[in-house]
Amino acid sequence: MYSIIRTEKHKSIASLRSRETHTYRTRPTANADPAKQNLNKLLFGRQNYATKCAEMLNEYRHDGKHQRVDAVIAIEYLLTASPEFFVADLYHDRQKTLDAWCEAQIDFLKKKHGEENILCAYLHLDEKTPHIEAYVLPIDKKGNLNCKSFLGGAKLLSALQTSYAQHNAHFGLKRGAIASNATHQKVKQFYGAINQKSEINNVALEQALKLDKPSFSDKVNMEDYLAKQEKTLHRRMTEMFLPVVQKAKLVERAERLIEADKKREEKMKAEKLNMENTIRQMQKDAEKLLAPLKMVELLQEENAELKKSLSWYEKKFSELNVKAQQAKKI
Ligand SMILES: [Mn+2]
Repeated sequence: MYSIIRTEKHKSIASLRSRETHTYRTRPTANADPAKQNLNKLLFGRQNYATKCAEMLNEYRHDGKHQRVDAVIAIEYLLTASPEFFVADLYHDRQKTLDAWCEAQIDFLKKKHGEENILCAYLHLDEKTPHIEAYVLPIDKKGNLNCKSFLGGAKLLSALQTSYAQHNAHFGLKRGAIASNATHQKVKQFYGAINQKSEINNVALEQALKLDKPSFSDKVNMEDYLAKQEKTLHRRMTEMFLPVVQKAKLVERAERLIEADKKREEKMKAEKLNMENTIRQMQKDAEKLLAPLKMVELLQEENAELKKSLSWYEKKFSELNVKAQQAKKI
């Protein structure tokens, strides 16, 4: 079983924001199981790491530090291990192993970058193998933004693999092969590589590029022969690459669909907001319309009060009248 660490550099807040859509599944994630999404959790730092990064960079510049235009502003770590490490067996309780492992990973990040520079560490349990996605501000010991001091060059990357494996050695995890990081490719590139491998290999390519043997008449008419051969080669190459191009187009289309879906969602959100505003305005208008009605109600109530006291006076008056009449009689 191996410990696995991969890194990615981010040069903009926008790129971090786009990662947040993966971290929090606000964008459909093909290899994630929605039923397990509630198991994902924040282990350290702040959920909205893009905003936190922007805030920290603001402070950094406010302190009079210089931030280069193309500076790497955040390092993304993918921390995981061979899948079988996370499976329970006779000697290991899965939850205990996972908890201990998570704690150790946060410890690794703290030691490497300093607690204050960890933007976010988030555990994903809804993909195939448990893993932590962590984002850190690459601040070196002198307090400068300096990604190179962490990831600059093959030597440092190799040392990172080694120190990470050492940190996790007590879990029985070994250092992964050096090539494992190099072969790590994005999903799209990976599928591209598979497609190409299955359909175009060197043998097939060589075969396709072979010229037909010129006949006697061809040798006489070399120009015609070459023109014909060129056409044949062109046809063969087209046939060979067409499926690959089509698959690439399919991938592209799928990505565009996801993008369109995202836009539609944003549009719906905007429309919802718009409707909420309209409803609020309508409520306000209705209140304004109702105000005079309330006034009438109030006046009617007052009127009733007045009528009551009026009838009281009338009664008193008639009583007095009766008394006056009686007095007259006496
Ligand atoms: Mn993930």
